[in-house]
Amino acid sequence: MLKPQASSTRDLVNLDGTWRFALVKDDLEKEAPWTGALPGSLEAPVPASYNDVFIDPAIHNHVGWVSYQRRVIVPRNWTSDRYFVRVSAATHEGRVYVNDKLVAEHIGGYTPFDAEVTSLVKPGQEFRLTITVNNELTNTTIPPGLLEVQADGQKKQKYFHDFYNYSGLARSVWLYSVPAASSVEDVTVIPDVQGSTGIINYDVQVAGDKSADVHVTVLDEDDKVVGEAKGAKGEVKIDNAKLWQPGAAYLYQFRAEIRDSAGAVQDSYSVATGIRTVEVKGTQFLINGKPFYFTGFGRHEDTAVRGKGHDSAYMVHDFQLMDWIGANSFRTSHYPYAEEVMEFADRQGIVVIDETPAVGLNLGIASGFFSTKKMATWSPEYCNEQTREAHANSIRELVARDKNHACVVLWSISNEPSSNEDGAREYFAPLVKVARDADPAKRPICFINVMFAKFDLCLISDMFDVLCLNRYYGWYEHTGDLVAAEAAFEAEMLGWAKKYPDKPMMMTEYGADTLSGLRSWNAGPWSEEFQIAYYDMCHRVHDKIPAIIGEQVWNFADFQTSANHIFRVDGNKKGIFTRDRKPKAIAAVLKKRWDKINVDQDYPGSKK
Ligand code: BDP
Repeated sequence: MLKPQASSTRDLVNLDGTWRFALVKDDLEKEAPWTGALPGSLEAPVPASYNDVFIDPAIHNHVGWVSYQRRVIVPRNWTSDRYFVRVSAATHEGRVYVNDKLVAEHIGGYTPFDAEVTSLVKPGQEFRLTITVNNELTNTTIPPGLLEVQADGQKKQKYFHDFYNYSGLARSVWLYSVPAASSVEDVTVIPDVQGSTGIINYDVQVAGDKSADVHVTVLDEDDKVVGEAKGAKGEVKIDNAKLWQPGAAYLYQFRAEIRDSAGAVQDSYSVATGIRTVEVKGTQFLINGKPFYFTGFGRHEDTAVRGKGHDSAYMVHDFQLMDWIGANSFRTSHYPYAEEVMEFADRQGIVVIDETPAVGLNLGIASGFFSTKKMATWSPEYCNEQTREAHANSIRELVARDKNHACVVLWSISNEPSSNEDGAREYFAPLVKVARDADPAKRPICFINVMFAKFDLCLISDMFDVLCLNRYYGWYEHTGDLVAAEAAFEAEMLGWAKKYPDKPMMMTEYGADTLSGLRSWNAGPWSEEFQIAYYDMCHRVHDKIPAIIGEQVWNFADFQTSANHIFRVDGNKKGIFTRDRKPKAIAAVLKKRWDKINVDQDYPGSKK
């Protein structure tokens, strides 16, 4: 799915700002908030999660629908165009109404969708745009949750993932046009390298008149044409191509044009394209044929007040911090991040593990930590066939959105599912196929393994290309006892290496809650000293296991969690930075290690 863009043939109107806002207190259909002006005087910022913007607990804790509304004018010169409202994210379900009419609905809170407006409003006319957003999580949504209706009729939301269920329009809303006669509907670019030649295999899908000619041009960073081709499918060769490298991005513009018989451009759309290869070979992860060691983070889109709202100041600042500390990569834990973040990672040369929102598919963790009644994860009551269909859809939508990003080197189809529980294999086998079929570039795939599903218990690891492990030895296991933790951690890693001698292993989470400023002579848990000792211990083990191809610590920054998580004080504190991005003492320690790793692995972006 192409991100809307302005070009010589397309216009783009940004609809961000403050929108009228109201809770839907009862039934959406009964209240029909879209049939008139919204009640009350609240206004909510877009993009932002609404939960922490207002101080009313009824809004913070609301379970169900809310409505956003504003007036929009279709530009008067859009007379030979089709036009759409693009909602970049409505968490978790969104409906778009143009005046009184429902024009689009979408389930899945972190991927975009479109509503076509063309036949409903004429160029130059104004319309009332209402977007209703629902934040309920059930056993058939991804992520899943359980919804309870209490005796007083109030809904109560339970969910089993460890981050706050921020809701609303957290990413931009756009109105955009494409030429009506014929337009570029989708573009797929698959980069390859042969010697010093860069190859872009491409496929351009056309909407409207399909007999129109497709012409593609590749421009370098100086806007010089370095390759051309004709036809909707084909390849472009670039002599002496500059590669996209970790820490040293280089992006070509792949421009797809539709031309009429006289050669006039009818539509034009450009995709930033990095030329690089990705391959898993034995226990190595190769980027451009060279072994790559991941350093970096599991992260969250999370800041005070705006929740999961995309914010370019935080985005740039976070990338600055990652650069400073020597992080060459991150995982979009635990959902697809804003498209702007993916584009920025492309430009900054940051390597990304791109994850679906399939988190919380684990009632083993839930019953342990949240005292939920015991229930089987893979069962008609929780993750069933409908859940799997929603999960499959979340994989397809993620790949459709992000397939062209050079930064994406690995797809993660789920975080910490109950992969040691009966039924896991039956649930995941079809999803592995969905993921492999979805990506035309055939990137490797992984899922993120939970600490209970050790090498002798996990039922699904053999189906994936990289063994991604979240381990908390010294924190959740052998709490505070780093000597016992080290022995147990090393023994487990050796077990994985023995069982899967041909697969790379990657630490996708390891961490310890640390209260910034809490100092201790005896390095007790929660202190800054403990966090340092904990990471030192983990790194000693990483350095002993050759099959480990990377380490992403949990978490980049402290982040908000559900109020049900009584063991969290104002959120999860495993950040290397605080929620407002101040470094904890560990930051300098990690920087030292990662700068050295990056210099040693000697790719062009490493600091020398
Ligand atoms: C892991 C989860 C992550 C949590 C983390 C923790 O993948 O979402 O926040 O543990 O407990 O189980 O801090």
